[in-house]
Order: sequence, then C-alpha cells, then structure tokens
Amino acid sequence: RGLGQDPSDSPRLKIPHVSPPSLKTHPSCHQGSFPFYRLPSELGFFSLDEKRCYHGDGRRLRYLSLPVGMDSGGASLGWDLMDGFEDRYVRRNEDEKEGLLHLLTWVKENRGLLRANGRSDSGRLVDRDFVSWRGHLTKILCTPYETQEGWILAVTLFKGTLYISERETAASYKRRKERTREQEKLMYSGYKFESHLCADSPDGSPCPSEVVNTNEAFCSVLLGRLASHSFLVSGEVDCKDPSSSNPSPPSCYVELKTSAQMRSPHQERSFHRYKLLKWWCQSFLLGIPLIVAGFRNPQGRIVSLEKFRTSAIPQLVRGDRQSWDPAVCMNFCNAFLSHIKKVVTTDDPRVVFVFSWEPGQDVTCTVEADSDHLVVPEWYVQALSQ
Ligand code: 0WD
Ligand code: CA
Repeated sequence: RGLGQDPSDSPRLKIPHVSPPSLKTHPSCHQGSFPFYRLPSELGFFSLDEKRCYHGDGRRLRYLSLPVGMDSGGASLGWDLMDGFEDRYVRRNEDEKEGLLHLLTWVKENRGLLRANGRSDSGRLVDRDFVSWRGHLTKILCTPYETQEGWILAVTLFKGTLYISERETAASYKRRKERTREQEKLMYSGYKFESHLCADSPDGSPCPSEVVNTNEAFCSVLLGRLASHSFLVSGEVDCKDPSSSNPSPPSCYVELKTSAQMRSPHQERSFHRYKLLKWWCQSFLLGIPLIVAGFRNPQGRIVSLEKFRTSAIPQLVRGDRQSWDPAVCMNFCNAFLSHIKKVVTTDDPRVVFVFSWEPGQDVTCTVEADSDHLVVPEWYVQALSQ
C-alpha cells in the first residue's frame, strides 16, 4: 500500500499494534522424532448420572464383558444396534454448553491434591500448566491431518494455569442442527454397542435392552506431561477390563468403538487414514491401551469384533505413504501449547484468547477483553480464591 492514500494511514491515527503470531499446521512443519510424553496417572474420577448431575465418585464406571468365543473368530454376533432407537433413547441436550463445568467442579472439590507443594515457587492455585478435556486435545493432535472440520479453542490464564475450552464453530452448529435421521441412528448405534459389552459390576452381564441415556458418563481425571507442558486432563472412559493384567488405571481402561464393515481396499485405506488416526489420538492421550471395535453392516448389525492395541496402531498405518505419523500429531500439540504460553500472558478470568483454525490455514488468535463467554466461570474463581 502506498503511504498517504488512505486517511486512516495518517501517522497521528496509527495505533501501535502487534498481532499475535500465527501457527502453521502442515505436517511438513512438525516432522521429527516423537517428543517426550509421560503415561498419564489417574488422580481421581467422577460420574454424571442420567440427569447429567455430577457425583464425585465412580458410580457410572462399567465393566467390560466380552461374549464368549470372541477370540475364536467372533462368529455371527448379529447384534441389532438400532433396537430401542425409537422408544429407549434419552439424548443429552446438546444446546446446553457445559464448557469445562464438570471438570472444574472436580478441581474445586479436590484442589488440595493440586496445590503447589512448599518447595515450588510457582504459587499457583492449581500446579499445572494446562487444564482441559481430552476431546479438545484430540482435536489438536489431529489438526495436521484434518481436512474437513475446523475448530475454535478459547483459552484463559487464571492464577498461572491455562484453561482450554472448545467453542462450537458456525459450521459444526449447522451440521448438528441439520443432522439427518440416519446420522442420529448412527450416533445411537455407538451407544447401543456399549450396552452389549458393558456390565454394571465386574462379574455382571450386559443388559442390551437397557435404555440408552447419553447424559451418563464416567470420567477419569489424570495428570500428564508432554515435553515441557504439564497438564490436568479429563476424559470419558467407556469401561474397565476386570481381567486386565495391569489393574491400575488407566491401563485397565478400555475404549469401545464402532465402524462400518470394510468391503473394499479403498474403504480399508480410509479406515486406516482417518478412523485409526482419531482412535489412536484419543486413547493414547489418556494411556488407554485397548480398543474393542465392532464392525457393522449396512443394516446396523454387528458382524465382527476386533481388538486393537493402541500402541500397535501406528505400525498398522506405517506402510501407507499418504498416511499419518504419530510424531507429527504430538509435535504439533507441543508447538501449539508452547504457542499458547507465548500468546496468552494476561492472567485474568475475564480475558479470553480465542484460537481459531480452518483446514488449509494457520491457527489465528483474537482477544476478548471482557468476554461474554468465559472459560473460567465466576463461581470457580470465587471457590478457588477462598
Ligand atoms: O458438548 C460437547 N460438544 C462435548 C461434550 C463434546 C465432547 C465431549 N463432551 C463431554 C462428554 O460427554 C464428557 O462428559 O465432555 C466430557 C469429556 O469428554 P471427552 O472424553 O473429553 O470427549 P471425547 O474424547 O470427544 O469423547 C469421548 C466420549 C465419546 O466416545 P466416542 O467413542 O464417540 O469418541 O464422550 C461421548 C462419546 O461417548 N461424547 C458425548 N456424549 C454426550 N454428548 C458427546 C456429546 N456431545 N460427545 C462425545
Ligand atoms: Ca467410545
């Protein structure tokens, strides 16, 4: 731009402005060796009941109960995952944006476990660099390979700790509101699958005809570290394997997944490239070692079950040159968390830094000085300041 062409260019009106640097997301920018990642350790857990009420206990933890003979080929299971969609389905209200609510409730009730110890000079109320949901970190990990959906992550620095909370993008709001009946059924089928494999007690049996209520959840709360970043993370855990060789969490936890039966090499490739990427990121983050997958036919019946060891997934995709690299996911996450630390330096619960990303572009950031959509709610500020 030529100087002086625009009246607002007059030196008198110029406001010094340093825009926060953007961050590149392309895989080629994040190659390298796998960064340090410590297996997360469980610090606690909580449950959400059928009305989505918080309980500081494990009442909604369920136990894996595999059908006998699963390892002998699976046989023809034939479970009908659409059963109950019309009359035994209670859906969580997705218009109610909870943000970090339940996780912060856990922190509030367990803040003694998170205080900086005497020798630490951090003086932080919560002695962690970051607090977030596992699902948000999964989105960060998948970013270098994501070509469809962008994200918005809102971040606030409060007493030395960075809180990360997702905001729904306009596109994902639209997709949610325009979900077809077929898509609704597909979502239901994932939960129904859990009913076939989970029992309420370690030696109990699943009740496949139960009401599916997506308000219910068991969430584990864990301490983790990625390179120089310490974090407190919480994620929903599907079940515990009562016969696990390592009974201590998260090693005894199991993730349940459904996917369409693969009928062509093309479908198999896209399963490896897209599905396994998300499955690996999600389970690796919490240190969940086992994924039990059910493959459904077009009629919505489970035709086979397969176990995936989380640690073995990267080898399954390594042969494909156009596939993903777990090191890129983790290096990008490391870079993004470092970026957040560099950009978010105002320690104030009223200030929200909004990081946005769309496929093919860099991560950008805007600041809301007195935000209407707080990441850290007032009740939490009050409770922790006591
Ligand atoms: O409000 C939202 N848009 C979301 C809320 C999105 C993602 C999660 N959540 C809630 C979850 O219900 C849970 O209470 O946050 C809490 C922590 O979840 P997370 O572990 O961090 O989330 P994520 O890893 O994305 O999802 C784990 C499981 C899902 O399993 P699958 O196998 O589908 O990945 O949480 C469940 C689902 O079973 N889940 C949800 N349950 C109810 N409503 C939702 C949702 N919108 N999204 C995921
Ligand atoms: Ca699941």
